[in-house]
Amino acid sequence: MFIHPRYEPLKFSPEISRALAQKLPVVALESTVITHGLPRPQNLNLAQDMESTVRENGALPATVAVMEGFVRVGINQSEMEKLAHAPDPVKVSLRDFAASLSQKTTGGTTVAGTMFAAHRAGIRVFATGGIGGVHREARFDVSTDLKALASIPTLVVCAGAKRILDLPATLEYLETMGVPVVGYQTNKFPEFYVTGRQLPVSVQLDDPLKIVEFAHYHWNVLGMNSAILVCQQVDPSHALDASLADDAEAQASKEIREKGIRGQAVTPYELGRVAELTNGKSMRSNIELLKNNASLAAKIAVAMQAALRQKAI
Ligand code: PSU
Ligand code: MN
Repeated sequence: MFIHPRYEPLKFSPEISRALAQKLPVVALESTVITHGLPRPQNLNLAQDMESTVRENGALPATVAVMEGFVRVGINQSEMEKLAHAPDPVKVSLRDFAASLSQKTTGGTTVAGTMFAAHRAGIRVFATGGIGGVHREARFDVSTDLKALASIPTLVVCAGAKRILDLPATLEYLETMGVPVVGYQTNKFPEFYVTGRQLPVSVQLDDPLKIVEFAHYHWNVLGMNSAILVCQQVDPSHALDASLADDAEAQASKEIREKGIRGQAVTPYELGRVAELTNGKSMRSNIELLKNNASLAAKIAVAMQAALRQKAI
């Protein structure tokens, strides 16, 4: 075994490296959605669309992934294709980095994994689809995403979490851990591809500048170390009917039980099966909300950099 004495696990693309040096707005993007969340070819198309959406809104996209022994922060077109077509990619959450780096496997980073990398890279803003949470049936299946939200100070833009999870328990956990749940133009916690109507967020903020100001208070003025979870609802024209989602999720959940699927395999199975059972409707809605989140994250990153440049925060 030989580890280079100056081995640094993070490897930046030239563009992201320059952007960070010049303090340009950057948005981190996760890659479990590419490796495990969507089928081919939608996964590659979506990854490219999310990157374009970030650019159209004035920021630079840094897709995070693990490849060839490095945590890549920003990947180029051919690397993106390699990731989307990887035959047996791993799902990299916090405990999986060491295995993936030392064994040089190709992996998609989860919300927790991407938060870790983004924070280490000095990127504050991150966009994803939905976060993991507390599962309903397996009492100890609590996503590492929640642990990461409790302890890694990044701003995560999402559409809440799926209804198949125990959403009240997920929100209780976030409250216990001091994680603000910000509703962007909503006072209800979004339920991924369904418009959330049940559970309250901790604060509603309606424009990116207000969110930047909030982040400044949370991290800089008060010195908090938790993440800020910014949630927006799926666009109503792409939302899934709640009963359709519930039926499909109940069926997927039954199969998960019967087949004895556990741990990291639960979420990918559930997403894939619900997509089949809804004839692709859930997947289209998933894709739309991901792009929408990339757009909001870029606007927040732009507002944050402008405030920093003006020394307003
Ligand atoms: N929830 C979704 N879509 C996803 C995921 C969660 O609606 O793609 C992915 C994210 O990458 C998230 C991970 O971080 O699954 C959570 O997996 P687990 O529950 O095994 O921690
Ligand atoms: Mn889990």
